[in-house]
Amino acid sequence: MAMMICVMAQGASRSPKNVVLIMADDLGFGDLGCYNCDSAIHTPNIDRLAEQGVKFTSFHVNPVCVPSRVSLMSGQYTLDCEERPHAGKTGIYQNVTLLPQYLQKAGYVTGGFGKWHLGNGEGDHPVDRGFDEWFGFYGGWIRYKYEQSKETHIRHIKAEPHMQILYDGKEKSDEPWEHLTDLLTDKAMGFVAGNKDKPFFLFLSYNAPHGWLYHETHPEYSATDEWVEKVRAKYNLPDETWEQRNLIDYIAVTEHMDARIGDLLALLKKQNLDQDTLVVFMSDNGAITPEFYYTLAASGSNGGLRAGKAVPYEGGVRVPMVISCPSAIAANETVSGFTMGVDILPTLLDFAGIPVPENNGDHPLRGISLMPYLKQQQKPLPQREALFVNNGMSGICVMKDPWKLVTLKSRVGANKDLTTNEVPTDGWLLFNLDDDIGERKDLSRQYPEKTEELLDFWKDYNRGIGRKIRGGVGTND
Ligand SMILES: [Ca+2]
Repeated sequence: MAMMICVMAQGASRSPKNVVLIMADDLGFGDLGCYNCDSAIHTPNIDRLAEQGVKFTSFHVNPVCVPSRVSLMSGQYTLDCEERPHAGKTGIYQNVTLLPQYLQKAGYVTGGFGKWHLGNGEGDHPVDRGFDEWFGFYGGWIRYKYEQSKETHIRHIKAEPHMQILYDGKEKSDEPWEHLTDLLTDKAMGFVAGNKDKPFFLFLSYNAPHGWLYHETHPEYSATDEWVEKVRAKYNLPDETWEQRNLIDYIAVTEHMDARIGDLLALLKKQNLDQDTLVVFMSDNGAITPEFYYTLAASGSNGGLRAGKAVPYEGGVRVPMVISCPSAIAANETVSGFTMGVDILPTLLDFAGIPVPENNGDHPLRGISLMPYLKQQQKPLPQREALFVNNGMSGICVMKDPWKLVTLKSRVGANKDLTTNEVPTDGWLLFNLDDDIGERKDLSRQYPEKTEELLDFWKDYNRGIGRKIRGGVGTND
């Protein structure tokens, strides 16, 4: 009896198993301190999260926002559950259950803040897709600051009318803000404070750093003056060309985001939720890098990996990801085995004690729970085939660690003058990432059987999804 009371008392004192998923937008593999950042950026709060938990060094996603977020929210390849992975207008098939829907159904209070980019039609809104509370935007990006130039306003309203509007639930919000990173973090912290006694799921989806910064011409798309001044004072970086000024801006928006993540983590600690809350931090795709996007103000780093955002080379698809939960998983560990964005959904459900479904929509669940691999005595991860695509299917890679097959229909975002960044416009290239993580040596002729094996996976996949993929390369018809 005494033991029972003891157990019950212990059970009653345990905090709920909360889940916090923080996503950065276009943050590269080389942009964080804990990933041996090769620029001046310091990210002490995300680094501490990695020290308290597990850091993944071979975590892969689709190379651009929409398909990456489709896989995150569904546990499926983007082509399993979306007609054409582009623009975020069509949404995910309604017979596919999304991450917040699973958690909501299991009794979680669910809150999403920031970038959605998964459709804004009837039934596609975050509130229709499992979020009790939503504050954010539908499009790929929104200005960081409330005030904006007339020119920018007109340009973006023409391009995508919903791009520059924030929504509170389904209603347009007229609330002014100083900087989006602050606004979203404050909303997220309000959600945590208001739900500290219930199990909650928080999705904090920053627009930072997103890389397309224009401190000089469009200050509404840049860091705050305060953070720019901090960075200038701290690092004494050269500040003459627009590229140099843009790097300062990039560092400022990234460090600003890190500082606000620190505030959120401090709130969890203050509320005694830090030990039992699973926190995931990840990026949705690789960074926009200056050597590849020479016409854009691009200052991200993919840590020496080839190419960047929108391209299925490692610079586009290998991104930072850390998971922390002091009471449930190991501290200060690194998982170097192959993992991917579709694994997040089953991992979070598994942590929350929700049965991981075998299927979602019309297909078997593509992801696996990573929970068994987050202990100190790590099991080796299974070898799996994997598929990553960009918008409009103009770039595809098929992976079976350490092998990788790449094809590109066009020079997506490539600098045509840079021969070092030449990309194929037909055929498939084969790389062995164990020996050649920079993807420089095509082995497709040397290992035709391996090329065939990965191509067969792609062809079988095409047949298996039972419909013609439009606009793609390498399709089997
Ligand atoms: Ca992105």
